[in-house]
Amino acid sequence: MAESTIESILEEKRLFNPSQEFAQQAHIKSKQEYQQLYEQAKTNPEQFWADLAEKELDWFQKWDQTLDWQPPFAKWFVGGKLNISYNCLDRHLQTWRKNKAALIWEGEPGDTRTYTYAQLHREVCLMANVLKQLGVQKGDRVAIYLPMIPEAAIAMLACARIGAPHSVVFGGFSAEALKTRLVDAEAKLVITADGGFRKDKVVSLKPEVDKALANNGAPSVENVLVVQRTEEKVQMEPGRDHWWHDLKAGVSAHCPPESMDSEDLLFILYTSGTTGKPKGVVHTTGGYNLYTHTTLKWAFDLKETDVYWCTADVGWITGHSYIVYGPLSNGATTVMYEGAPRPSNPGCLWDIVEKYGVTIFYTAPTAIRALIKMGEHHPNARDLSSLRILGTVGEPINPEAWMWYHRIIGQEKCPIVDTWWQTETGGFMITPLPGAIPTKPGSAALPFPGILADVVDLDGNPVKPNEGGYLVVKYPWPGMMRTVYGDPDRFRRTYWEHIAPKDGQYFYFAGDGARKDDDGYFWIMGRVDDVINVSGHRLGTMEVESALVSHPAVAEAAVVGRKDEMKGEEVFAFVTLEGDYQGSDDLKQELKQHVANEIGAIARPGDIRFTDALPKTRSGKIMRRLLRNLASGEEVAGDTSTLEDRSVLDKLRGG
Ligand code: 6R9
Repeated sequence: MAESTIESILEEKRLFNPSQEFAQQAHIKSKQEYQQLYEQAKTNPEQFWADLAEKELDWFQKWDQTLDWQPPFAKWFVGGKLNISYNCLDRHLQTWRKNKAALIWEGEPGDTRTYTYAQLHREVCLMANVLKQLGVQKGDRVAIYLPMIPEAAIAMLACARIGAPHSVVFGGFSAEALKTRLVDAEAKLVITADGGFRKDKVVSLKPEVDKALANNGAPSVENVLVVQRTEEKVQMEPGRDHWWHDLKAGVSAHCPPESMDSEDLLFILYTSGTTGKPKGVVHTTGGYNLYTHTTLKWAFDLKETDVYWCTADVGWITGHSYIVYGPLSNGATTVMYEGAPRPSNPGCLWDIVEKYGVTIFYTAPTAIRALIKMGEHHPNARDLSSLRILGTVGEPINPEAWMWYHRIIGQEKCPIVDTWWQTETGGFMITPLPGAIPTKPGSAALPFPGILADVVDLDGNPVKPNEGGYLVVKYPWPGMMRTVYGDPDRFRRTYWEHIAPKDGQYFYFAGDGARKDDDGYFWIMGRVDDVINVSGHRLGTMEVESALVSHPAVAEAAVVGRKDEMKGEEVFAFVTLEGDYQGSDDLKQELKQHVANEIGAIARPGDIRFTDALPKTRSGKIMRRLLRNLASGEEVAGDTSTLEDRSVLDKLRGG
């Protein structure tokens, strides 16, 4: 299955119209209706979002000003008061949804739990009270480092309930990566578990927390709350570590939601950038609540009777917006799975679809490619007839994978929503609306109403149809990130200065190249910066390079992405060694493991090449473009005249 180039994707002419039957029942029923909404939102974005905020959310106090835009800093629903946990839980208890399944969870070993809205509310209140008992107050940051168990959602909602911003750290990250995030966020408490089950293995988490906190590694952390999952033996440090099940037994299940300002910090989520340490992306309460709520409702045509399942991990933005907040705010039933397809159970996803009658299924291209490889006899052996919509996110989907998803999983009847968005954008930005917008395999289609997306050149001028350029957004939207935690200047530099503002027009740019076709459909071309997309997860080349040079054998390292059939991209590292070290297969293995220890398994290089020197410009910049060509075995293309020492390139070619 060859990866398609953008050229071949652009030749993709197939068009899939929503069936009449589907369109008739959808929230947004036709292209005309979409266009009307889009125009309406474009003409008066504030009014558009204010109307939705009024209609879709419950507010303790109405806002005075819909948008305060002091570029690049936006505030939405200024003066408004609400609590997202109230919108996700309490308000449903006043309706028949009280006893509706809010969260259906399946553990990898096959154990299951279902929480109704009333039960989930109770658990959240209990955890909120435990957090308070441990001294967490409004404004204190709480880190969440958990496997995919219901307590992950409960913890997020409990933090939101008491106004303590959470920072979820993906359970696959190492102690080192956890420590960096704890320190940057100055987290007061960590919620973790003994471990979790993933691909037939026990993944230990508490020992990683212990390592991160050892030698006063994260001095702000006062307490650790531990959920029992695997029942493996863990060290509990008296006074610091507490079992959730112990403390839960001693608190009240009554916990009124804090009244939060619309612009109060809801969470920080770290994501990789081109330089330095990961950025703490800041999201606030009101705008994020409205944006995730509305985008999910329209793009997945969410209905009361849907059983909605997003296979992401809560450690990523997709899990935040579209496993927890978006679905629960809508009063939907959201499914959560601890495990993943694995050799011992390649059909597990389809078992879950059949068992719970999943109607909406949302996953990533990398997962689809892995499922293709496992064979279509697995889905074919299950009843997937409950499915009505499929979604994809994380990286451009190659048309071959799209078609397989359409034919084998969607039985040619389910619209595919290819959602382009980012940690920074909070929710979907470019996506088909399934009842209204015909889809083209490989294209994320059209911008969501209220999103002024465009493809421009470096001067901010729109490029011609079918020409490549930078994907930008030209007006603020409620779900946008507000700043980089503790570093507003970095926020400005990273996202708003790549394309310089002109005539009062600001351009949000977060690193993707794209083209628009003659119908105005967007075709995302992937990152144009030094971010590698491994299985839909962002890794900064700098992070991996820093991890490599922290090994005593490594003098210098340069990391690039190389196309990979399954993962989209994989990490390829060029390494020069310190004095006495010799490159060997053993050392390669050791360095790969070292990176996995420093960051996490997703960052483990697929390959490492030892070299005497790295190709650099005269000003000392590593020429990654050349390395990318070399890594993928391509001819070195483009200008090499700025190369300091041409012999370096010749040697690299030879070896
Ligand atoms: C939600 C999420 C964001 C980056 C983004 C882009 C890539 C995401 C995509 C897509 C093509 C899609 N990306 N969705 N590329 N088509 N439908 O993935 O957030 O982890 O921050 O990654 O992922 O490159 O810039 P995040």
